[in-house]
Amino acid sequence: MPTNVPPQYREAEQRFRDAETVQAKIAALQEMLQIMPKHKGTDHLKAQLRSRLSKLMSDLETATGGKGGRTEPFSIPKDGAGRVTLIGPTNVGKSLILSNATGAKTKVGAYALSTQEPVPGMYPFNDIYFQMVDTPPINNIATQSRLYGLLRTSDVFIFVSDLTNNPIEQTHQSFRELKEWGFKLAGKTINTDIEDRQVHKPTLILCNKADIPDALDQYEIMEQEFSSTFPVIMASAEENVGLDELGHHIFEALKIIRVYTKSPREKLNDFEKKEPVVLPIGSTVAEAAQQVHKDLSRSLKYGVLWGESGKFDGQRVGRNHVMTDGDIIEIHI
Ligand SMILES: Nc1nc2c(ncn2[C@@H]2O[C@H](COP(=O)(O)OP(=O)(O)OP(=O)(O)O)[C@@H](O)[C@H]2O)c(=O)[nH]1
Ligand SMILES: [Mg+2]
Repeated sequence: MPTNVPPQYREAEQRFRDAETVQAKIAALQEMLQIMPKHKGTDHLKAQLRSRLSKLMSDLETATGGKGGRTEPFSIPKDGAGRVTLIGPTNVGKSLILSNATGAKTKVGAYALSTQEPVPGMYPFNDIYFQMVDTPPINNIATQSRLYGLLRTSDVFIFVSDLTNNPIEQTHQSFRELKEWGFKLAGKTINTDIEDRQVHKPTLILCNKADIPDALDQYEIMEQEFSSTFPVIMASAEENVGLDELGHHIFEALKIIRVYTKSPREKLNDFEKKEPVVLPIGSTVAEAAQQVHKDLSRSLKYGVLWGESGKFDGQRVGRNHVMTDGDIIEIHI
């Protein structure tokens, strides 16, 4: 053991010795590796720690059934108006966000690496639902390769950063990692029509734990650093703050519209706006009809429209009329 290690290293080492769970041991080892000064005298010790770390990671994976023959927990069927995936380092609050935003049961832990498998929930937003998925931390080697597959099938990334734990550094580090995996994180400028959707991901930055003192200063710094490229949202999962605003940003990032379809038999006064069809921005009356039923689009003659895409309420429109969010369309066959 080199004698010139800083005191924080000894503290982490003590935590490693006292650790009662594999997760806590892994977290302490990761800390030790981070703290260790970089010089030749520490190379050997570093190699030892790394090998211990990878052994613990694979123990953890076996213990949680990661390599078992049961249904692959990382392959979740898609649901709702789009899949948004919470990603980030450990302990930033991803699971608490999922649980408060969707009511889904997922483990929240004050210790590192509490989530070992993704957990989906349904996030209600203005008459529709998004599928929100909680994930294990992106830097957990034991689950990384399977997490990667799940990320490819996501429509939007919500990167969660912890305002009380070097958020700028955390965010840059994780973004570097995601880039190494081949993802292109896009904020406000993505053109999902022409880009490869498997790797080009609209990304929102959710700055969590804003309820803790001094977090607001950190939020301002995060905004300065990232807001020219990404939406940066302030939140406290603990106090349920910022989750509604998050919904608006998700909706925008998905580039979708909600269209309410109405049968000519229903009176407008009795018509209740609910269960809209969800379509990509730029969709037409024919495409809305198609969503309701494929035959409906074929037999569609014209539509009657109430909403922002019309010139006036009750306007008669053709099948190629482009609709906007919130429109009501009556389909005539
Ligand atoms: N004060 C405060 N604490 C929070 C907030 N969000 C999460 N926490 C706490 O932070 C700890 C970690 O929360 P988790 O939701 O388990 O974090 P995670 O990102 O899912 O962690 P992993 O599953 O290890 O990746 C828990 O003790 C939470 O109660 C918040 O907004 N404010
Ligand atoms: Mg978690």
